Amino acid sequence: MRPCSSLLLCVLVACEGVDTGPDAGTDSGDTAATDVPDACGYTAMPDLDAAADVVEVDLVASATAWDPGTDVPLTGGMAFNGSVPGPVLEASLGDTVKVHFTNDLDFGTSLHWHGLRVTPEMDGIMQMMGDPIEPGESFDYEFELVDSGFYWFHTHMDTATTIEAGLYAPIVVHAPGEVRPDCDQTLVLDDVLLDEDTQQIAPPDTDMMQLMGRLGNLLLANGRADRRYGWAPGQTTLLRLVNASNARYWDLYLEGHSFTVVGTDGGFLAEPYAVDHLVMAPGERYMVVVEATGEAGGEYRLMNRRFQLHEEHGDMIEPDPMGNGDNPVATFVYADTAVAGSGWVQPAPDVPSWGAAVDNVGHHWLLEEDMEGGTVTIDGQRFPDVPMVDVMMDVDTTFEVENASEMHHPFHIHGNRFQVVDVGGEGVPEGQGWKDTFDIPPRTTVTLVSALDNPGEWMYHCHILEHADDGMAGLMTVME
Ligand SMILES: [Cu+2]
Repeated sequence: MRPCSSLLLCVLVACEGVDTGPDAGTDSGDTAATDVPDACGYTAMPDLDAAADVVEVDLVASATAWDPGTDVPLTGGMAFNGSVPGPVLEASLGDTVKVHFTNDLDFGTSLHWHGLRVTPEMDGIMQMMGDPIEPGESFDYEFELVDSGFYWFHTHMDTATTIEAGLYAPIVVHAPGEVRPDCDQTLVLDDVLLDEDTQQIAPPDTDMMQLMGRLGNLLLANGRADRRYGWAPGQTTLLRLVNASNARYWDLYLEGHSFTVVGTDGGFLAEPYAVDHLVMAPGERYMVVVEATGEAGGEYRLMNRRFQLHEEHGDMIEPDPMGNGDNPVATFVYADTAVAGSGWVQPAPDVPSWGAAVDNVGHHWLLEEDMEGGTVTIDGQRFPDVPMVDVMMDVDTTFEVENASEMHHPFHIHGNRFQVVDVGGEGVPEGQGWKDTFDIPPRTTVTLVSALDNPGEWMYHCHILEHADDGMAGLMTVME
C-alpha cells in the first residue's frame, strides 16, 4: 500500500486504507488534482511466498464505493482488495498459484479464472452450482499455470450485477524468455450504466435489457472514465486488453497509431498482424503492441466505435446509451523527450495445430431467440435443462456453434482451449491463436477444433452476462 502523497490529498480522496497506485483504479484523485498522467505499467498483487515458482496472494471481495471518474463514488460498488479493477495477479508459466480468498460481501460467491486450464474444483462452477463461498467465509484456490498470456478473473455468481459493480481483475502469465518492452500495460475495458440523476449504478435490468444485454453510458479504462497515461515518443508498449463489459462489444482504435496484434485469448501468435481497429467481444482478450510514433507533447485518444449487437435493427431495438458516434476511452499523453524504444520481441508462440475442421464432430450447438419467452436458448433449453455434451479427451474434435438468432453472442467455454477454423464459410480468421471466447455473429455458424486435454465437467455460456445469468449456459463433460 502506498502512502498518501499529501495530507490535503488524503482528506480530498479519503484514501486511507486504499491502494492509490497508478493503476489501482478506484481513487486516483492524484490524477484529477494534478493532471499528471499515470505512469505506464500495472500494480501486481504482492507475492507472499518467497519460492520462485509459487505465487501466493491474499484476495478479498467486498462492498467498496469507487469513483469511476465522475467524482461521485458508486455506493453500490464492489471491489477486489479495494480497487477496480482488482490488482493484477502476475505469475509465470509453470508457477503454482495460491489465492487465499475471503468473501466479505453479504452474499455467497465463487471465482472463475477466465481462460486458464485449472481443475474443475478450482474453476468456480462447482461452487456456483451448489457450494458457494458464503459471506465471511474463506476458500483457498490453488492451481498450476499451464498457459502463458493474458487472462482475467471475476465472480461467477450473479455476474450481471457483481461484474458491473467492479469484481474483475487481470491475470498476467509471463512466457519463458518473454522480453519486457518499455511499457507493459494491462487495460481493462468496461462500461457501467449510471442513473443520470444520481450518478449511481442504475437499478436492476428491465426485461428488454435482459434480452438485449446491458449497455453502459460511461466507458471505463482500468476503472475510470478519465484515464490519462504518460508515454515517451519512441517507446514500445504492450497493451493487454480485456473486455469486462456486461454486453458491449468494443471497436477500438488509437488516434494516429495502429495496433500490431501479438496475442489472443490463449497466448502469443506465430505471426503478429497489424490492424487499424480492433473488435473485442465480452470476455475476449487481445495483446497488442503500439509503437509511440506520435509527436512530442501530443495527446492521442483511444476511441471506441459503436458496435451493433443486432446488425439489422440495432438502432431501433437496441439504442446505445453512448450514442452512435465515436467515444474516447483513455488518453495517451506524450512527454517532450523521446526515448530509444525497446522494440518488440515476439515470445515463442503457443499456437494450435489445426487449420480446418476434422471429421469427428463433438457437438453442434444451436443458439436461438425465444421472443415469446424473452430469452435466448441453447439447444432449445435454458440452464440447467440444456442437455449435457459428452466428448472424449485427447481426440481431435470439431465443434460447431450455430447462431440462429439476430444478435451477436460471445460464446465462452471453460477449462479447455480451441482454434476457430471457420466463421460463416469464410475460413480461418487472420492470426488466430488459442481461444476460449468467440464471437458468434448473427445467422452464422462458427467452427472450432480442439483435442480437449483437461478432463471433467465444464460450463460453457454466452458472455453477455444478462444472458448467462438468464440460463444461456450448459455443461460439457470431457471424458478420460
Ligand atoms: Cu448471448
